[in-house]
Amino acid sequence: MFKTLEELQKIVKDKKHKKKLVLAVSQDSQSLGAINDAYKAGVIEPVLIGSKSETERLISEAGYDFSGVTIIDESNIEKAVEKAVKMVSNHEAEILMKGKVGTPVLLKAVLNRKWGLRTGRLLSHFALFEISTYHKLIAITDVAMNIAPNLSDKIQIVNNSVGFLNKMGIAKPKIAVLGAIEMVNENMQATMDAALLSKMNQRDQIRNCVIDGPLAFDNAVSFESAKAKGIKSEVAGDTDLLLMPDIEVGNVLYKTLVFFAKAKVASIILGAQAPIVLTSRSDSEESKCNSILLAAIGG
Ligand code: COD
Repeated sequence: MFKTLEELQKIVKDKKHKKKLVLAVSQDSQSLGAINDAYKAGVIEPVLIGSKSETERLISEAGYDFSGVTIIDESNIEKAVEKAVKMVSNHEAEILMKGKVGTPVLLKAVLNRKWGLRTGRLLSHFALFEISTYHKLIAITDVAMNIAPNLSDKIQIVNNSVGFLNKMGIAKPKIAVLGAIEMVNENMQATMDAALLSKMNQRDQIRNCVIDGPLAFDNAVSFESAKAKGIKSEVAGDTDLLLMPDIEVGNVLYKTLVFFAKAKVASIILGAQAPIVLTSRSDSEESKCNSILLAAIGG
């Protein structure tokens, strides 16, 4: 059971293999800062693709020691992204990271039918939180990619996350499917999907995890709250993964945890040929570095 994101470093180091990470559009000071931290920690071997002069200027201004790091000069943004994605699809790199480029440009390249990173699976966002008031790390999905997932999408989102949690060493993650209430209400689709996911899990249609839902947020994360409501559940109060009903609920929860609860977070995109570090400008350097570590576990 992991309590802090710092422990991720240990899992990565135990693998004893430095992952090759390619940064698409490398003239980005925050991404370079996060890469510097992960590089110094000895967990990645970076390749930088972007404007070489601009990238070198940022590296030298920050005083990073990137001797031995390959920088491929490509100042056209679309071409830099294409080269980075192709490095991953050609198995020359194991992690893709977004630099100074908009998310849609990167995702479009990732989904390119000829040379992208499609696997036939749904791509989904996976965020892992360290929250001081919870007894272990807790994952949340999907807060940033799939807007209004239907039942079939939710099954794939769960499977992506379970595969990853298994790689972290959590053999049978406990998954709470959230709703506004813990009862099935036919007018609330989230509760109907939650009940179906739970039953599919009981019948072994979704494996390697324990799913319960619908659960309201309080009983998903608090054993006392579940007990007070008379809910008997293996998941309630000990959740490893919260499955969100849609992007709005997920994104608001993510930002509430970061801004009000001062939670630490790491996040990646799962379901492509390799993990993708797709943090946003507002994410801290620490969060970006933690996201690289997370990707190194999955890559
Ligand atoms: N997984 C795999 N393939 C996908 C996915 C996915 N999640 N989404 C789209 N595709 C494929 C489709 O199969 C299709 O072949 C192609 O991509 C285009 O599909 P569209 O037209 O449905 O997709 P888009 O381009 O309209 O939308 C994809 C986005 C990821 C851009 C869209 O879902 C989106 O805007 N998501 C929210 C992103 C966001 O604003 N996040 C907030 C961050 S804080």
